[in-house]
Amino acid sequence: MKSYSLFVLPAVLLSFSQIIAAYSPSESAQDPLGTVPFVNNRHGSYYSKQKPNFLVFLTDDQDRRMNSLDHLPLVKKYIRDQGTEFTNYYTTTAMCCPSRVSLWSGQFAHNHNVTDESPPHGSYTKFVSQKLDQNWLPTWLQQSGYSNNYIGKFINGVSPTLKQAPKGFDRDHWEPLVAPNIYTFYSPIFATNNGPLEKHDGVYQTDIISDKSIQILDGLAQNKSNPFLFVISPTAPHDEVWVTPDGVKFTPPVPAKRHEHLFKGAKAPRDPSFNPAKQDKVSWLKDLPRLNSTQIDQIDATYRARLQSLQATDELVERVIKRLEHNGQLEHTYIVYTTDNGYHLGTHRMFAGKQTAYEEDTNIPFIIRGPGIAKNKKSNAVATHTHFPATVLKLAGLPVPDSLDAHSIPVLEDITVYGKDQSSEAFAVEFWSQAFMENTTAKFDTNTYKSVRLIGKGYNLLYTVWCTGEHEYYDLVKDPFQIKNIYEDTKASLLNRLDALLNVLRTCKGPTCRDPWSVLHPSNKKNEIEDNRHGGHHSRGVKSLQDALNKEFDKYYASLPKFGFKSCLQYYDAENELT
Ligand SMILES: *[C@@H]1O[C@H](CO)[C@@H](O)[C@H](O)[C@H]1NC(C)=O
Ligand SMILES: *[C@@H]1O[C@H](CO)[C@@H](O)[C@H](O)[C@H]1NC(C)=O
Ligand SMILES: *[C@@H]1O[C@H](CO)[C@@H](O)[C@H](O)[C@H]1NC(C)=O
Ligand SMILES: CC(=O)N[C@H]1CO[C@H](CO)[C@@H](O)[C@@H]1O
Repeated sequence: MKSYSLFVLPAVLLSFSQIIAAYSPSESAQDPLGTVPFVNNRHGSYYSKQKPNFLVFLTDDQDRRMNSLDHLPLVKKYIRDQGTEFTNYYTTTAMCCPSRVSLWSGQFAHNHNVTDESPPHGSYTKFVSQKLDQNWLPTWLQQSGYSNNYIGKFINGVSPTLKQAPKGFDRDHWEPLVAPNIYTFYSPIFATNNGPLEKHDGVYQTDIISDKSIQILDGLAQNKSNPFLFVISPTAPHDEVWVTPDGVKFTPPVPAKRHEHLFKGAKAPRDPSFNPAKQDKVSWLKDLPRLNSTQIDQIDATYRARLQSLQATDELVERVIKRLEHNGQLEHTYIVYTTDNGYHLGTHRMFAGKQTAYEEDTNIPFIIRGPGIAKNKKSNAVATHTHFPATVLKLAGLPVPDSLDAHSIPVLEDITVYGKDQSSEAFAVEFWSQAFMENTTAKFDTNTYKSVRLIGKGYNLLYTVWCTGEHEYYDLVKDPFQIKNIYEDTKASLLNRLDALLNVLRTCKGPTCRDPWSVLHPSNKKNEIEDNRHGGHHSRGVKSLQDALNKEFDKYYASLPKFGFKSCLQYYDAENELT
């Protein structure tokens, strides 16, 4: 542990690059504590003077559970091998638009209330009409001197007629893909800072995003003392989407010509959840017939198209990171690779898409590399997109607003920099919209649900209450593919706790989202004394399901209301979730 001696050096004595230069990579690879020494200043930033940059690759609908990351050798070489991958990272609303709003605002969907892809309950229009761009990560960074830059797909439904860039991106470079060609791979339309439209017929979307990204990076390199946020968001592997006279059509993503020949014979994973013989599900899912051979062939073709379409993204990642290095900015930059939500193909008899609370749709890639982050490591700390803004602010040494619904992710390998960041134990997965199968015309109206996803020592569970009044409970320790709904066989004492937790998470805001058990067990000195005398429920120190399962709270939890919906609304109305 010879690197320990460096920990006590005052920040002013060594610049970060000098410290880095003192270490060869082979040494650090063997010494997990010594991978990157840090400069511990009062604000918790790694830099005494210079703030770090943030470069975010944000793909669209990229699964984790269908193994797409295993087919991206350059993402592996430049990000996975150089950083930490969070295997328990989730979106809490498995749909692009709500998910992207949570990522940049640090709020769960019931607080930002952008709950759908299109108006009136979702889209960029709803985001703007609710003024969500007044107070979100981009404005916080801008106020601290960051230059914020964006290229690619933004929040769904950016119209070509918009007059203004969102606040936070308005002063720098905002270059969204605009409707109707956000999801057409060979005819993208961009609008820089809402200026004139720029249409590129016959040019592959990811490739032109790559060219433009290099120009933006070179511009940023002109002033290296100006820290930046740069988000690069190509549409792959999202389906191609066409507006036709018969409605919106989804077809598989189109790869770049040079990648069309790849992945011959590749098939969607045949996990136990793939087209199961027994469909132990509730609501609209239980009546789905098994997929037939025609459908399975189409699923496999879509799977190949997705992997092919991601190859240009893989190349873009290499090109951008090499340029960052060439420009001398790599060592001051945190690089994140993530997506908005997951994707299923053939699981639980569903053709293709997202929108459920199952792992395929919610568990997504999140990999981060940069100063102080362990290399080639996997972390099982539980986190969600809502945790992202606090994480960025903390890494930048900036104050974290108390209004955020989630704390920062423990990304730094040495906790002595900031003290111990917690992994989350529980969060709600929320959904208030139709389900539809991409690439088919099937639509389902009873897909409004709320789930508790809870991962802790000794347990890993998914509890869902549907708008129809039905329930699901999966024990993912025994049943990682969520095949067997054991709600009917589960003890009321456990379900009572989960309903109580869901009732807190349903309306939580800021601190109550970050520590939901504190609502059920207010820690209050006076009550604590009462507690000891009368065995009441006001006990300090209930921080987890395990603590709450203490038998002494059985009566208390049995007395609390159960979570439920009044009806299957396709938007969020708090009154509809009272029982
Ligand atoms: C959320 O937005 C919908 C309209 O999309 C509105 O009817 C509802 O009242 C809003 N809910 C809350 C809690 O603000
Ligand atoms: C570089 O960026 C800093 C921080 O934003 C700013 O104060 C300075 O004026 C910039 N310099 C130039 C030459 O643009
Ligand atoms: C499979 O199901 C689809 C959709 O119902 C149908 O169009 C197709 O003909 C079926 N194929 C076979 C081989 O049964
Ligand atoms: C209706 C539709 O979009 N069908 C497409 C679904 O995906 C398969 C596999 O790529 C295509 O061949 C179909 O045309």
